[in-house]
Amino acid sequence: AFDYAPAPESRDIANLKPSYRPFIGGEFVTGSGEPLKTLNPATEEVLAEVGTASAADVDTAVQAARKAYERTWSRMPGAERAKYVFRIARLIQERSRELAVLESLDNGKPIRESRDADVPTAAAHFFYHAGWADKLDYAGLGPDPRPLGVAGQIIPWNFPLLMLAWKIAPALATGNTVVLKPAETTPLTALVFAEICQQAELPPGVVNIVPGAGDTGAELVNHPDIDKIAFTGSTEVGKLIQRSVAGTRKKLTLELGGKAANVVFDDAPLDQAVEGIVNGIFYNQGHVCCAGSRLLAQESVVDELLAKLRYRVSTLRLGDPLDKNTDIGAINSAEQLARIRELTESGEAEGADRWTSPCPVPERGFFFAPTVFSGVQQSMRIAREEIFGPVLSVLTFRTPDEAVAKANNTPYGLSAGIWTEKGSRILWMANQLRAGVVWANTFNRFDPAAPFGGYQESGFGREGGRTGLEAYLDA
Ligand code: TXE
Repeated sequence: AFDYAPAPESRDIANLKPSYRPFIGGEFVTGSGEPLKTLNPATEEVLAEVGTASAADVDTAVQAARKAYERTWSRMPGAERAKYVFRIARLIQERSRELAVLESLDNGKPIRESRDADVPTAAAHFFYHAGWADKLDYAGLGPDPRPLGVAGQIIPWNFPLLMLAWKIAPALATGNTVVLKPAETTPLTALVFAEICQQAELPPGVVNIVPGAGDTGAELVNHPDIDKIAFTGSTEVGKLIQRSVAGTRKKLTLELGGKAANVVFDDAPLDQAVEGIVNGIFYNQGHVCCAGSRLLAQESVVDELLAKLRYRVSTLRLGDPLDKNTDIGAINSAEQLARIRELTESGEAEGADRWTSPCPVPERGFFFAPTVFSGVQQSMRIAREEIFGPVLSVLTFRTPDEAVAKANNTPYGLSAGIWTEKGSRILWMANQLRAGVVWANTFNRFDPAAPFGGYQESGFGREGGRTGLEAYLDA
């Protein structure tokens, strides 16, 4: 049983925390930026007020990271660094309940997901990378792999703790120091992570956390003493960042949006495919960059598949993120809800058939019922643009060639799924699809050892595995 009972007035527990402010040089500091309020998206109440980092604070954080890099972290033997990274992993496990509840309160995701996926996977990333710290010399990463220096990292709100882990774990393992900016709507678990760094007695300045909005992110990107920028977020901001770092010494990796095709052939086990489709688009309210947001169904099975899919989707329970029976929690912000509404309205206006799950929707909070559009044409906005919500667009195809052409008809290229019994077709499709990750008869499977990243406007660079280390090494 999940027995960490959140206070009825979550506002009270949250505001008691002295640590909801920038973490710089190993200390929580007041921060001279304008404080921001983070909401509980399921109730629209203020969850906490958080101190933010101004340009001057970002500068102090970068200086602290530089000092820590030069004096301790880059000089430390890999085996020593590994001990700290292991300690962080263990502390995430020890504080997993607190982290899971806080993540669900701040983000709106179901507690089952934060408890069973976000938090344990974040810990797994630190365990995995701790194992690399003393083996870099033997990993074939060049004759003398060296860290880059100070990494500026900017993360989104859909997996706040997990994206932090994806960014910080490889950076620390390879000997870099970090200044990380969490998203403005979900800064809280990053600040508990800062407490964990203190508990782990990580040398001051190795990890710095600078809460704030996009302007704080831009300060970090433009700071002259940063060696690398790692960004996960919208394609729009990714392009801005790419322009800003052009012509500087900064290395850059970008993990941006997606519009993944989930391709179901007529020989696929349909019930299994339905589970994968549901997981692909409704997991985390569809706030997933690799979400399977375009279902490509072979024409001969589309009616049967849609009937099974609607039935299954109508069983999903929407509501309180802290209820462990909830399947679909809250949309993270009013802005995101408005974006989802606008795009779904465009789908209706452009002539797609809209089906909405009959599930009850709470009156308060940012909620959006699971929605499936069928009869979708490739030209429609709902087939082209990332919705980043619980909305599936269903298109059809007749032949494998047509499936490939439609799947690749996107400016993105992060992930794709294939459902078929034919092994040869899986191999052929995997070669044809322009996507960084291709899942076969499954979806949303992750492993710290598997590199993740995109093609085209989904960005460049990989995170995870041995390849992910290259992004933090001058190898
Ligand atoms: O993203 P932003 P938003 C997509 C998704 C979503 C849309 C908008 O389609 O609907 O983007 O989301 C920081 N310089 N994804 O507006 O603005 C910002 O503070 C430096 C997909 O929330 O890109 C936050 O920390 N940083 C995506 C981070 O960038 C800046 C996940 C992401 O916010 C900045 C999120 C600037 N000029 C949204 N402006 C994915 N790949 O998973 C903002 N930021």
